[in-house]
Amino acid sequence: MSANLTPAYRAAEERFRAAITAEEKLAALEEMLREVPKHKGTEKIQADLKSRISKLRRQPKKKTGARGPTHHIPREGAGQVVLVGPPNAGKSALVARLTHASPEVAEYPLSTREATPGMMPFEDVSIQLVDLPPICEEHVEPWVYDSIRTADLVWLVVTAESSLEGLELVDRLLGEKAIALAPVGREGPDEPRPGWLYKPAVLVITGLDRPDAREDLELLDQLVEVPWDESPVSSVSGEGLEELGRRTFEALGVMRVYSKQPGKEPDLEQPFTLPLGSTVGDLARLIHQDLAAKFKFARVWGPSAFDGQKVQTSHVLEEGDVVEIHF
Ligand SMILES: Nc1nc2c(ncn2[C@@H]2O[C@H](COP(=O)(O)OP(=O)(O)OP(=O)(O)O)[C@@H](O)[C@H]2O)c(=O)[nH]1
Ligand SMILES: [Mg+2]
Repeated sequence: MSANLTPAYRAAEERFRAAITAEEKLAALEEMLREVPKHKGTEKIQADLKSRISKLRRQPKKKTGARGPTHHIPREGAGQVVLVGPPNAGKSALVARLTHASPEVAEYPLSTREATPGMMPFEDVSIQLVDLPPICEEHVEPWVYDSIRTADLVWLVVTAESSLEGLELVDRLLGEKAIALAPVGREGPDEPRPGWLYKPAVLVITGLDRPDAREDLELLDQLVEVPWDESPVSSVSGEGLEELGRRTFEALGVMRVYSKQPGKEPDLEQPFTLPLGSTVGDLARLIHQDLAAKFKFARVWGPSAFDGQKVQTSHVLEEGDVVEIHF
């Protein structure tokens, strides 16, 4: 039976996906419950929503002090990108410009002490950015390295004027923790050092609005050995930010797939994002565990199939596919 979920429900669901605090999550789940069509086909969804709501309500309110704040930021949206760089590189300014979050942006170094997440819109999806404290000689808290290890992608952020020093500092200090940042697609060196983590990164150069920026960039290209293919940007003028968004989406290695209910137009507003190479079965599980269990067949329109082709769970999807699951 089809669940016939409404656009209002989908919108609340998207708010849930973008929610960061427990309060925001609770509000979105309550709205999803209000908006879900009440019939037999959605009984499981309703029960699932109710149990998630009561679980969130039971959660004790976060106490500050005693055990200190938690630093782990759960992944949301199409992927999690952490901002890594020396002090004053412009990390917080990027998160402030590109998301609704408002981390402190300051002229003095070491202004950021906590991880601050925000959602960056890219076309019809959003990508999670996490502002981090700087990498510096003085002190880096161990959880910063953990955040780098668990992220999907790193934005290595340095200013145009001190890009070389910035790159050297980050390389050295992360190296002490056996972490190496490498251009996307070139993570694995020919001879990887045993026990090291090679993390894909996009090199972001800030301050493109400054008078000497372009000269500084040329110098960087001549001197740096790693083929970074950097993204120059300005958080002041906004230059380069759109291109950075596109490269980041591509670097995440995910694709957008759209769902469609039988007899209806596809929902082209709210794609699901899945790792490249995912199958119809992966999509069904992502939508709902129950849907995967009751799966009969699917029809696919788009690059991976001829129009309306009937497929099974093993069918590999492609970016832009529209999928209609029958159960
Ligand atoms: N002109 C110009 N100034 C920038 C740009 N990005 C950041 N700034 C300025 O650079 C200073 C540092 O910016 P932040 O975003 O606080 O730097 P940060 O990397 O978060 O610094 P820490 O939190 O100490 O690691 C601020 O005064 C910003 O206004 C940019 O693209 N152009
Ligand atoms: Mg900062």
